[in-house]
Amino acid sequence: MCGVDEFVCIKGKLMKRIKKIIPILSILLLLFMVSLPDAFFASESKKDQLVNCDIQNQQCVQPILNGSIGFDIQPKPVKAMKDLTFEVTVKDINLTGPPIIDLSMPGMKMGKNKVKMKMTAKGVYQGTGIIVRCPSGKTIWQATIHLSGIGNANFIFNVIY
Ligand SMILES: [Cu+2]
Repeated sequence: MCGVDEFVCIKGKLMKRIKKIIPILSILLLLFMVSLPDAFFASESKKDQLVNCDIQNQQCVQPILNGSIGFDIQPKPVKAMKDLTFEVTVKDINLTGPPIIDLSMPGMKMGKNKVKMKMTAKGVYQGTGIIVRCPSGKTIWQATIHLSGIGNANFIFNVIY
């Protein structure tokens, strides 16, 4: 109960409450800081799960319709800021025109980066382009391949900076 000087009394009670809360707050803050790196790594490994193409070691192949689409980049290792040759190979699919490759990063706006392809053999298309270095330091890139008259195929892979 507060006595004569209401204001001083309430102020004192308030200070006591704040002093009680401070240790709890610091424990919460500590827990938050401890859990931060975990959350960070969790989101990183989630992004790694997106990777569906081991471009550093081999051509990547995905089934599409009743056939398949192959995607490759040369030379290897595949590095950013280097002239690269992109190759798309289709098997048992008829395209109405050469494919177009859109280079992007999952969950990031990186500006337009398209690779125009030309047919170099039956079902084989090639084009040249550059993968830029992301300012964030992240190395996971995505090639969206637009297959005219059919749809899109996505290849997600790691690039070396
Ligand atoms: Cu980026």
